[in-house]
Order: sequence, then structure tokens, then C-alpha cells
Amino acid sequence: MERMLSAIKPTGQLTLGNYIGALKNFVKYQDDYELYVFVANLHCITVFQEPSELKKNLKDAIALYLAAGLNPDKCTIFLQTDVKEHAELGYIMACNTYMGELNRMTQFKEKMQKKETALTAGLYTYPCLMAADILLYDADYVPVGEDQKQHVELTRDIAIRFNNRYGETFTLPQALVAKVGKRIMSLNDPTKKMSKSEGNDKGCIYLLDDLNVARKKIMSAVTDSYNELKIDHEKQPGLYNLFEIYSSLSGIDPKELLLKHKGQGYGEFKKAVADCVVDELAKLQERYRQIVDSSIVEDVLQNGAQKAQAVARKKLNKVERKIGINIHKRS
Ligand code: ATP
Ligand code: LTN
Repeated sequence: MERMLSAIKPTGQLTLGNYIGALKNFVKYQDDYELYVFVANLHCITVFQEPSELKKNLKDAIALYLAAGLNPDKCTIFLQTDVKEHAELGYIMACNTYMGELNRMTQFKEKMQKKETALTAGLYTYPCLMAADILLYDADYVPVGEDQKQHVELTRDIAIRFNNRYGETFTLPQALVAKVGKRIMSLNDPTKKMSKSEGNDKGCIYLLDDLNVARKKIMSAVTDSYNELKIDHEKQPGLYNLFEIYSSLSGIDPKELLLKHKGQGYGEFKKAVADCVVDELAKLQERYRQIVDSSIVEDVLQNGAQKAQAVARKKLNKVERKIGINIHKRS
């Protein structure tokens, strides 16, 4: 079975973008791949997080993984810091990555251009840690939203360089970007990604939002003045985004949805989208509530860490041997 790995970094509450672009796909993939999914808590702290909030977000993320349908009998679910090998390989990867490569990473470049202050060294080198996350497990595929594709490509470049320098060590990973829902946009600015770290609460539906609040956010989503339902990314980006959300959640092709709602006003269409979103959130939240205060989360993490660590340790031993930093006889 081919291997697949992915992660989410809960720097806040998980969003509908994370659900559609990542979580929902993970659930599908667990039947066909040997799947490793983790919560990237080391990646979270590249930007300051209030400790008690971070703790809650991490636990919620695991509970939401499970509520969304990830099954610990089918896949390995763990917390990044429970497998210390990530941090060590991350450092080794940083020693095999050029600053020129990191300077080209769009996410970092955008932050530089916005003249954000207090950009940490951790944020700058974070693609190296992400490369380690992926290469430790010899993942063949990495399902991610579009914004992360460049990081997976960098991982591949680092792996090729390492294999050339030290001999065959890592499997070359490939990013998997879903066709529909790869980039869910903000509801009040459809030119921007729906994001939990932009502080734009009106444009962003959180998976644990009150259902009425979620409905209101859809109902007040920015559209356009054409007043005609169409799927036109260029001219009607707000509407396009609503079609993406609706289609990803219902599993119905956008064109079919257009036929179904043809002739309706925007208000009526938005109501149908809101019903669909609220329905999905209600089911998810119900399962989340059953999980979050039980011992399930702890049990899942303990088992997951054990399984993941066995794989990661073996790979890291090999890496240490290859680069010559380990002088012990036993490993
Ligand atoms: P932020 O929301 O803070 O900008 P992020 O979404 O990039 O951060 P993660 O929470 O780690 O960071 O994202 C987890 C996965 O969800 C990634 O594969 C990412 O591409 C995907 N994802 C996040 N937001 C969206 C979105 N709006 N549309 C589609 N996929 C998304
Ligand atoms: N960088 C990703 C989260 C992430 C990840 C990974 C995704 C960390 N390690 C490994 C896939 C594979 C993000 O910010 N969304």
C-alpha cells in the first residue's frame, strides 16, 4: 500500500477551509493508503501563541480529526512533539537547504512584503521541518491545499539533493491537490484565502462556530451586482466560492448545482448553501462533543505516537549513519 502523510497546524480554531481542503480528503484517503496524520504543534509556535489557547486548539484539532471520521484503526494519528525525531531531522534538513530556496517560498515572501515585524527564524526555516515531517515516513503522497504545494516541491528538491549526496535514503513525495475545494476563499473578501490566522472572523467559518453564526456568515457573504447565478471565477469570485463550498460538502458537481438553482436570487441560493454547511457542522459538532471530554483523545495519541515513532526512529538512524554523525556501534 502506498504511503500518505499530512498535517494541520492549529494556530487557531480549525476552519471550513481546513475541513474542505484537508480533513475531508484525509478521511477519504484512509481506506486506500497507509495514512499518517498529525497535528503540527511545532509549526504552530513559529508565530507566538497564547499557551492556554494553543493547548485547547491542539486538543480540539485531534477531536475534530476523529469527529470528521478519521479512524485510528485505519490510520496513524499523532502529535508532532510526541515523536522527537521530527525536530532532529528538521535541523538536519535545514543543513541541507539553501537560504536562496527559503527566500523563494511564497508564504514567507508575502509576509516579508507586508513588512510584518517579528518574523521568527523558526518561521523562515519551517519548510525544512515540514520536509522532515514528510521524509521521516517515506510518504509517497502529501495531500495539501494549493498554498502548501510549493513546500512539498521544496521537500522533493531537498530529498533529491540528500539522496545524491549520501546515497538513496528518502522516497520522493508528491503533493496531491484536490480539484474542488483546494482554495476556499474568505466570505467577505473572495480574493483572500479563508484563514484562521488573518483575524478576519466574518469571512471565516470555524468548525465549532455556533450554527446561527455560521448561517449568518454565509448569508452575508460578499457576492456581486450581476444578479445572475453563474460559475465564473473571474467575474463572480464570491459566488464561485459559494459553489465550491456547496459542491465539496454535498458531493454534487457545481454545474449540476447551477442547474438545480437556476433562476433563483442570490438570497435563496445562499440559503441553500447555508443549510448544507449548517447541516454538516451540526453533525460534526455532535460527534466532537462526544469525543472531546472522553479519554479517547489521549488513547489515540498514545497509540499513534508509538506507531509513528517506530517508523521515524528507523529512518532517523539511517540518516545519522549516512551523514556520519553517529559513532555508536549499535545503531
Ligand atoms: P492559516 O489558516 O492560518 O492560513 P493554513 O491553513 O495554511 O493556515 P493549516 O491549518 O496547517 O495551515 O492548513 C491545513 C491544511 O488545510 C493545508 O493543507 C491547507 O492547504 C488547507 N487549507 C487551509 N485553508 C484552506 C482554504 N481556505 N481552502 C482550502 N484548503 C485550505
Ligand atoms: N505546513 C502545513 C502544515 C504541515 C504539513 C506538514 C502538511 C506541517 N507539516 C507535512 C503536510 C505535510 C501548513 O501550514 N498548512
